[in-house]
Amino acid sequence: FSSLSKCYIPNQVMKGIRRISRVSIEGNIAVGKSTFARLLNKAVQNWEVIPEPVTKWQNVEGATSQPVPFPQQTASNLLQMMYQDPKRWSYTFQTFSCMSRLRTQLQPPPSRLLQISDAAVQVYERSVYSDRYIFAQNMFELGCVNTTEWAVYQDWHTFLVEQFGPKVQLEGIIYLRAPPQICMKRLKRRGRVEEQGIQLDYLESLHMQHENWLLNKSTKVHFDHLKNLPVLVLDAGLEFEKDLEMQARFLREGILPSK
Ligand code: DGT
Repeated sequence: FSSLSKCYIPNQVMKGIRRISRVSIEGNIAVGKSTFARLLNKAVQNWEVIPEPVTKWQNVEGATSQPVPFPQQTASNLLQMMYQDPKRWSYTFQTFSCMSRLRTQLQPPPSRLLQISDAAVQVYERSVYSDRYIFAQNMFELGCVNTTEWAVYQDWHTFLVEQFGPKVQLEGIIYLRAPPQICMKRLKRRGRVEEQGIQLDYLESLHMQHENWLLNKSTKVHFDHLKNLPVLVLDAGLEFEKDLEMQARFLREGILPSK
């Protein structure tokens, strides 16, 4: 990760304007992104983690300030709808998840970060890029997003990312890598209701998408800045949630000075 941190330095000062670097944490479902993010938030004060907006997907009307249409209806849980009927809801899910990720990536940095003199870093749990190159692509390959939907998705995704340009570019990716079987165990352990029907082969296909994009570099990416992006791979197959020594090792391997 030291090579990644080096590339922050030239970006810190651009014509006297302070620039915050942006990094995303990527990895399979239930691999431990949120746990790792909490660890980062606690351990390094110049890194600010912005969590993935899962709760918005579980309550669409709440997230969009739209009233629930009929008083007797409950709010739409798009995450649940997508898992229950992926052919019907995957495209809708990807439009909403991508919009919420875009909003997250466009948020201005908190003033706390601007006051820190060291290299400051804003960290996202996933990104508009994994939305496309992991999930949307996977749903297309599984036949849950049809050819027309995939073409429409790619068209607006490319347009939006190009329009926002440097505002949504990343300087690096942290890939939490673990065997799908381990993610499956963690998924069962945490027991999120919507995910109870997930099968191992779904996690295996998502694992392959991560490998192809971040390790083998065999995914055809549309955006030039993604092609040479530094990727830090951490072995998240190890149980790091309660192991303080392991946590310290993770931080030593990758991350900047401790608090
Ligand atoms: P973590 O902290 O590594 O345990 O991560 P999770 O599992 O809490 O969070 P994450 O990002 O894997 O996603 C939450 C749920 O939303 C999970 O069931 C996977 C699903 N999900 C996230 N992003 C997408 C997406 O773009 N498309 C689809 N179809 N599902 C997604």
